[in-house]
Amino acid sequence: MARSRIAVRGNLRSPSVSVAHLVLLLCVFRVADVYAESGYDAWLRYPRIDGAVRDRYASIPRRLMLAGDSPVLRTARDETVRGLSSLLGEPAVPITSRGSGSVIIMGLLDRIRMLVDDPGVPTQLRADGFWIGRVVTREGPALIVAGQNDRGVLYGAFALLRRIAAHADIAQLNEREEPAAPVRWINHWDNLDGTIERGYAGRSIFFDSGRVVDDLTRVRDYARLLASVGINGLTINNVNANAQVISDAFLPQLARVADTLRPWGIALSVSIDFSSPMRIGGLDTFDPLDARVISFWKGRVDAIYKAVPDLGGFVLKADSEGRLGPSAYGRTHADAANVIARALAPHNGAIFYRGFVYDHLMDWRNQKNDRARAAYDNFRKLDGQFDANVILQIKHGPIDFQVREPASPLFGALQKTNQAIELQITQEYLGQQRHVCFIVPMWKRVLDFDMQAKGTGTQVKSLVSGRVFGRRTGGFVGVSNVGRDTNWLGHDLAMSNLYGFGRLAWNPDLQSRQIADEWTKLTFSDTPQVVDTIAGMLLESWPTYENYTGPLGAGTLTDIIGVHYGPGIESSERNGWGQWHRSNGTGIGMDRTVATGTGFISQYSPAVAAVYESLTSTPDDLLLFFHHVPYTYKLRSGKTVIQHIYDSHYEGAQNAAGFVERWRRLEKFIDPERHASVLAKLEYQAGHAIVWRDAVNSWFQWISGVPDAMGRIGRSPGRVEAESMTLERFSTGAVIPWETASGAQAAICSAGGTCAARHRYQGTAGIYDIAVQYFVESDGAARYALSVGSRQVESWVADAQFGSNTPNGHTSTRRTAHRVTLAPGDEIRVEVSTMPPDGGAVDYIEIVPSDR
Ligand code: GCV
Repeated sequence: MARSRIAVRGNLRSPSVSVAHLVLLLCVFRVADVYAESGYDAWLRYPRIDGAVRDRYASIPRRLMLAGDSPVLRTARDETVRGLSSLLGEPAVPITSRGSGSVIIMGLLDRIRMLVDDPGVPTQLRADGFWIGRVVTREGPALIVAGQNDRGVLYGAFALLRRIAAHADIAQLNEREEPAAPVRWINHWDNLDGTIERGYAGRSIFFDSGRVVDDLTRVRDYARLLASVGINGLTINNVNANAQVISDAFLPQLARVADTLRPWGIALSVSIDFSSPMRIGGLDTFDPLDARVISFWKGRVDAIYKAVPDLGGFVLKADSEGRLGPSAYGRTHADAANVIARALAPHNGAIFYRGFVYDHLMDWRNQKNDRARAAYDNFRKLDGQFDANVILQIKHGPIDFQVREPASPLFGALQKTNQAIELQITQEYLGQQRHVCFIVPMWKRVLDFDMQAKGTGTQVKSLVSGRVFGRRTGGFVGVSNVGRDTNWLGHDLAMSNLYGFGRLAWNPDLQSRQIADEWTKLTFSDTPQVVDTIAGMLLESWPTYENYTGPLGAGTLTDIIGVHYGPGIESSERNGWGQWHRSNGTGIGMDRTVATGTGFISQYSPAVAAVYESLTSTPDDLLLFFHHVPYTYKLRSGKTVIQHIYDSHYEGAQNAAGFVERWRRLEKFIDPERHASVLAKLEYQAGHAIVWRDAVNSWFQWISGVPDAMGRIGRSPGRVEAESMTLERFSTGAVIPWETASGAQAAICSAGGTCAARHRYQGTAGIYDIAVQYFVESDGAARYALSVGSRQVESWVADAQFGSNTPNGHTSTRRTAHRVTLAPGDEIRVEVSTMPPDGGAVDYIEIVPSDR
């Protein structure tokens, strides 16, 4: 059901409301109205609570008083006014003096303790922590939101609103929360020209044409979303950094962004280019031990802090994927990190040094080479050499955000170095926000994994927070890459990942189900059918995606050297990128054992290494990450590896199709805009899951020579290859890689104009769904039409952007016409009208009895 619009009621004119706050409230209502259900407000919609549920909140004071003053405290107050007014449908009012009656008092814990003498109020809290509770004072009852610092108060305010918006019982409010770790940062891979590396939701909200955008409204609203889940740092530019970002000309622009983030308790940070001393400093070197370079960094950092006194620090990618680094001068990563750390230290800034360092030109013929070893091999030996304000930022797995990886061994190997785990919210290898993939359960698997770094009880989440080895700082970094799409990430359901990242960074002990439920209630509604369906789908979405892409730890099996989206099984092999799965005629998987393989497993603690070294104790879902096995190797399920690959792909694609039907059933509970938008994405996903299924299965049946026990591969009922249809102006061409087209070929309308493919239906009369599998090229638009006899049953324009302009696994797309009446002898005709260079191409049609 669409969210009800908020009525501005008569009592808003109460004399206790100042003109300024009347304006604020009207703005709040207007903003809520304009963006209603576009996805813009994400989980901060604050829809009005009606009926019996509203009675639960009758005791919430409507008057709000700040104990203290600062930009962040004012944000906390204004957000609470906004949220309560909207949720409860009547204005909450800021007041400056207590008076009698019930009141919400918000402020620093120390201040609150001076005002309120109640044993329930805690005596201390950790940084950024808060306490929310009820007390009774001489003047009347009070609801207290107390923070250890200003940010803590803001987080307490959001926590209070979250509870109310999720319709939680707050009768016995007495909640103390403290974050698991001090670092809860977001990174962006935005380029100064406004493009985003691995961004799938439009252009940058920060940059355009080489500068910071003029209108920072989106940045402010993004900061609000981030603050609501406890994020306290934001790096706005790509780790493949442009040195200009710290040039003098850029500093005033950075200051504008910092000013926008500051009221939300978020520190600005930027990614830097290690060769900056040469690029923008006029030096002929960037050797970290050269005195001129040391002085360059000091001067630059001092200048930046003049413009942005509360800058959080820098992120640095060095000696990785072609970025320059200390190796140019035979220096170590510690030399590189420390020269910048020493410039930052007087300003309390930190440098996040990325552990993602590997050789992308590795010799693939050498069976002992292994990219997974790189992070540990590069950094383990430097433990103890980094300054106290260096934080090593380590990707969660040893490769690169694949659909399933073990925890990086580096987490357990550093005792004296601060560390932060890098998690990827933008779905680079996980369907790029065209597929639903809730990543929280995957992150949980790593965060909860016990590295046994100091006996048991050393889960990754405790290591990165610094607790295990008593380090002062550390935590969580998420690469989010939101863009200018109204709903931030392009897919409404993908926002569960941004939310989930923040919630886990605050409290990694939360369960995936809890996060999925909470997000669904806040984003859609708490109607049980809605929560069960959406949370259920979210929780199944990662295993589903894994099933139809790369199961058993083999890697995502996507096109490694292209856009990392559709299937491209062989792309990982025979090149230096090192994402090898080493499939051959007899077996599959990387042998990373100590006994016969690359020795990667020795990087884990002995207890963990013992589990992975043995074929029998390695969990099946990571089997091919650690071992090379024959296709006929039997899994715990009793199935062979090859049959598991076939079956999981059929199961995954079937489950993706099920998502469409499950979502359809929510139509009456969800606003039409978001229902339609998510439905279209799920329908697309179901079609693309079939592309994945068929590509992976055909390729493995070919390479292994082992047939599917159920005989499904290459025999889809009702499928008619385009190349076997009667073609007008189409030519038949090979698709590369071959496995991404059914029968390895497509009918291609290369000359432009209108091309047609005809098929005379000879089956039984009935009602059918007719799917057209075609390729969308990114260099223009093509118009498609599907007709039966003289009836046009479907027409559409293919103009999506998949980052590729040829027929392949990225661009293969399905469009289905439902409930089409067919009789023997009917002519089915697919017509495509193109404008060169965009050539339409058709893979096949599939005619199956309709189940709608
Ligand atoms: C920003 C992967 C991505 C790159 C990314 C890199 C990194 O290789 O494909 O786009 O670069 O990781 O994390 O530095």
